[in-house]
Amino acid sequence: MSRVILSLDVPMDRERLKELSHHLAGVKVGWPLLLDLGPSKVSELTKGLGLKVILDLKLADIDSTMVSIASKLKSLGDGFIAHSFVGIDGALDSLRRELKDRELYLVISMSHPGWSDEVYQYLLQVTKGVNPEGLVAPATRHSVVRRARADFPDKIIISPGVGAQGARPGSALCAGADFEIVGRSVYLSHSPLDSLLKIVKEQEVAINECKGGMARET
Ligand code: BMP
Repeated sequence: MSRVILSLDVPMDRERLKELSHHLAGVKVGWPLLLDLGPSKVSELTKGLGLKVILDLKLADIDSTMVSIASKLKSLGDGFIAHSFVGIDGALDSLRRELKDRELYLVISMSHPGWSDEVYQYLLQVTKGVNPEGLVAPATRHSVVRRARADFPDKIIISPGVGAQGARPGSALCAGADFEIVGRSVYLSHSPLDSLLKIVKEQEVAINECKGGMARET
């Protein structure tokens, strides 16, 4: 089973996506693609390929606003990403109810250099209270992925930052992530399929090397 989620931040030909889909676990679709194509074309592109579709709206607002957005776009995704920092009461409690038949992923830490994990303890508390299906934790900081895995042994951890942001394929898996999110290093490549296959191979090598580490069975 593939451990790669393609971050589809640009439009892609459906035939090309179909070709990639055999080596993917899912696609992550966010504002860039939604704004480029609009919801119905996003649906035409991503549905029916056997891929999990994670809608990365990074919801971060009061309850009624997040529920309004999520209800309008619900049919597009199997999973939805929201920020945990908005808290539970009057925010994530209602979103959790709205998305009860979908996977909810909460951001517990981010991959860019300016993020501060000083807020980790607070985000951990919120995330435990919401009890989402999954978490987003950065491939660029393995110690955080390891910490998140230890704090959430049973949650799905998806990890951005592999490739263009510098993390090595497989390194977040070895720290305890279930899937690595890869965008530009595949979709900007002159041969996306070759680049994806290379990443998959590197993941396999890394997982073999770190056996006995945090990498989980899928
Ligand atoms: P790329 O592999 O091109 O760097 O893309 C990473 C994707 O993951 C982008 O869609 C980005 O918005 C997202 N992402 C991230 O890079 N860091 C985070 O902490 C959370 C994200 O969702």
